[in-house]
Amino acid sequence: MADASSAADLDALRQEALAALTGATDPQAVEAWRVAYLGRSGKVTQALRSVGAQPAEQRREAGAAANRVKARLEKALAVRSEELRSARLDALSDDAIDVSLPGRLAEIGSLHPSTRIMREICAIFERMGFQVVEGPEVEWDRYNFELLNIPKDHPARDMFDTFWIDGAADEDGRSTMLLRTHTSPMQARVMEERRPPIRVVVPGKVYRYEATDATHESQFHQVEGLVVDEGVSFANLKHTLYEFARQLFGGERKVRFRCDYFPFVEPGVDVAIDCFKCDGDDARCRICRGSGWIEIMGAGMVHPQVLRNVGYDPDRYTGFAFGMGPERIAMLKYGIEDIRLFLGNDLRFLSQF
Ligand code: FA5
Repeated sequence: MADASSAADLDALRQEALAALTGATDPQAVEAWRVAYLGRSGKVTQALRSVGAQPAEQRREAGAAANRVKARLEKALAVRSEELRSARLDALSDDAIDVSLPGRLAEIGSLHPSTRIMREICAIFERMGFQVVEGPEVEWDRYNFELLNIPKDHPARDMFDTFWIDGAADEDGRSTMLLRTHTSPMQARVMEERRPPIRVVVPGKVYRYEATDATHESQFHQVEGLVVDEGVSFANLKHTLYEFARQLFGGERKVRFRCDYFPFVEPGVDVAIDCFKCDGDDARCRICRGSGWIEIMGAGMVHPQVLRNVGYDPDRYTGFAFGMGPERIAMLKYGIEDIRLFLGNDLRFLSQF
């Protein structure tokens, strides 16, 4: 197209250029098209230049026509470039990896506060020579109650509001399967499975059918302890639990033992530490409620009947057992005011640990 300045030639040039642009399917082809038609030596540029060679009376009209073609092609170029750009973006969002995006930092989790305190508790006992064992959460009445000296209809069953499980029943039609209400059934299981000397701690979940409040959950953890051997005495119990309380709460803590009742120990005690918050000086202390003491667990000498129930001779073997609630201990240690936070799944709480 040597002289592209006539109206017909300009129209042919426009059509040729538009058809060629449709065939340009990548950025390089579009750029080549731009150079070929709109570049310094491009066909449209040449057509514009050739206007000057036209007779004076046609120049004005020919110039305007060539400029219209140029504007039309520039617009077509912009549209085509945008089409290709968005097609590339669509392809990217489907399956390609945009290597130019900044990387996402992996969020680093932390141990749940219940796990953390249980590990801390177990580690203290492990250093004293205890072994960590675990047991079933779905338990038989026999282990949760009967072998622990709590026969059917014994009033002590009321101490443990129980989730019963349908599926197994005794001759009176009463369920014999339950969610364990404490970790103490593992006392009987361990004694049945092993012979003394026994020195174990048992961390695990327990369940109670009770209303929840700031200090009561229906699902929580316990850590049980059991020592059985010849010649184990109440002095051994006291020493072990003194040592535990001081390692967990600090060397300056005082420990108090007071009589308490659990059917599977005799004598039974509740174990308390002196209040590390107020030393008993603040009548409104939210930790000890002014008493100066904080209960941390139940304990006692294994009842002779429990030893007999698992085939041990109570004249030869004696032992002690204890059971504590790690959530309650974590509440004391970390100043947590509501036990329901532990299972509330609120990251604002959990990420503090
Ligand atoms: C018992 O469960 C006994 N098995 C403990 C024991 C073991 C005594 C061995 C003697 C020998 P108790 O019901 O008090 O006892 O529970 C023990 C601990 O579990 C409590 O001190 C408390 O820390 C925790 N606990 C009890 N009920 C709840 C609850 N609803 N929510 C959270 N923690 C609880």
